[in-house]
Amino acid sequence: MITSSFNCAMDGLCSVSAASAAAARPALLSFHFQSVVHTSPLRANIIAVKVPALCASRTRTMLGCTSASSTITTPTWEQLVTELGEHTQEPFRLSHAKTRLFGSSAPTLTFYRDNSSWCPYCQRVWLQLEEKQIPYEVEKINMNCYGKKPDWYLEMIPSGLLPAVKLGERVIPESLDIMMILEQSFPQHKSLLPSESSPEKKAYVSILLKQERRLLGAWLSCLRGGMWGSMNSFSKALDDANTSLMKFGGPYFLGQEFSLVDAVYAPFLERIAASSPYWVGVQVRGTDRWPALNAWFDAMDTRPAYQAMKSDDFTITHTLEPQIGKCRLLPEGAAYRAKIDGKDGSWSLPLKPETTAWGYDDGTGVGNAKQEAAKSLINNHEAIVKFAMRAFVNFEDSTAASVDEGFRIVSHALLTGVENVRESSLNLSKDVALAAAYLRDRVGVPRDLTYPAARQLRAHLQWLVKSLGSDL
Ligand SMILES: N[C@@H](CCC(=O)N[C@@H](CS)C(=O)NCC(=O)O)C(=O)O
Repeated sequence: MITSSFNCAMDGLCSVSAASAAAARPALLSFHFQSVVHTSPLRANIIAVKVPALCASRTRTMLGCTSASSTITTPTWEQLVTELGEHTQEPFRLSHAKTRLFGSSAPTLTFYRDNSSWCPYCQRVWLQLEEKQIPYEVEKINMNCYGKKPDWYLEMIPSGLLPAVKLGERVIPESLDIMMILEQSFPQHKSLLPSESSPEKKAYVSILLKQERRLLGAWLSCLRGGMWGSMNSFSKALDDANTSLMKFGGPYFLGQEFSLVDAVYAPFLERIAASSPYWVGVQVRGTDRWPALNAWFDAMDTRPAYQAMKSDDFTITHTLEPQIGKCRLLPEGAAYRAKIDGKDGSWSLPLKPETTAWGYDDGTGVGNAKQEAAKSLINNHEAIVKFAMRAFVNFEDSTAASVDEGFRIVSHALLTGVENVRESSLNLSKDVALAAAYLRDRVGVPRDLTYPAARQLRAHLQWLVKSLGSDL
């Protein structure tokens, strides 16, 4: 799989410099919160806009670009830190964890994975490590399109591919090899393979693993639209997966217990369920056609390890083309696209209730979703404003100051509610909407935020965009 991503050390936000990103991908002016994604024609309108100077005088203060009343009513970042108050406790985010000890004193291996949490081959190993609770440390590596990988990684893994695992002195590439070796090397941890006493299941593992490759191939050719009949082949591959899931009664591939087979299927089934409606209008999850697949998705959503690393439909669909190449946009997908992209109003406040892997959300956010989003924005505001300024080719300092103010307004609204934001403080230039939309479209799950927090942040940025009179 060809993958691309910006090098990103994200405790909230992107660390890649514009210069290195441009060097890596000169053709792409628009890139992600932490990574390049928007080759999508749907989002082409937010790329590279020349912005006129907003303030006549550079002698105004950093906040002086807006009306006098807004400088009074918009809290400073310091005030927002105070407003965060007791919410300063960082929620645990698996995608940011550097070590996972599970009660042990030291990691037993090093897991090399991509720094954007996009790589499906990394995800399957990640899920296995978490399910088995093998103590590990994480080393995040950039993908090729954002520059050369570190020399030490290329010396260790000449192909440069991810994932890899270092177990003692042994370096293991290839996800499936890694997974099998982990099963053998950690017998004291929960086995994810059937025992000798289940020969039928044992024999079925390799059949299922081959079937997963066929499903992947059918999905890719359906999305890319290469072959005549690719839609039928894809549906047939889904039929096969559905039938396989019934063999041992489900909800997992080998019956009631989660196994290595589920870890192997999870990353691609997750991508399939998000992308197939979006690009080609094939709804995979939530239809009567594939009930055993529905039951599998539901069962997976109850697993904390999977929930912590699962992505969302928007992130998946908007990071797919940089990884697999151009996909075909069929008219049958239009309604799904509108929903996933928030174009049908689904990103507007008040958010509609929804039930997801993270639980039932009445629209106000599950758990501390708003605080999580606000905290990320407040604690990383300098990097975030800098990142969002990439929406412009050229800009004045005053534009950056206005964007800074816009993001303070969003933070404040996340903490206190949009109804508590004074209308006068929304007297910002419409150009701020461009930066807000740019950021809104680049919030990634799980890399940046959990899904409930990302949903809130997108919606509050969307609220700012709308409030500024923009329909971006
Ligand atoms: N067969 C390999 C495939 C691994 C693979 O294709 N990894 C991609 C990421 S999904 C990669 O490292 N590409 C190089 C890059 O973009 O840096 C495995 O199962 O581990």
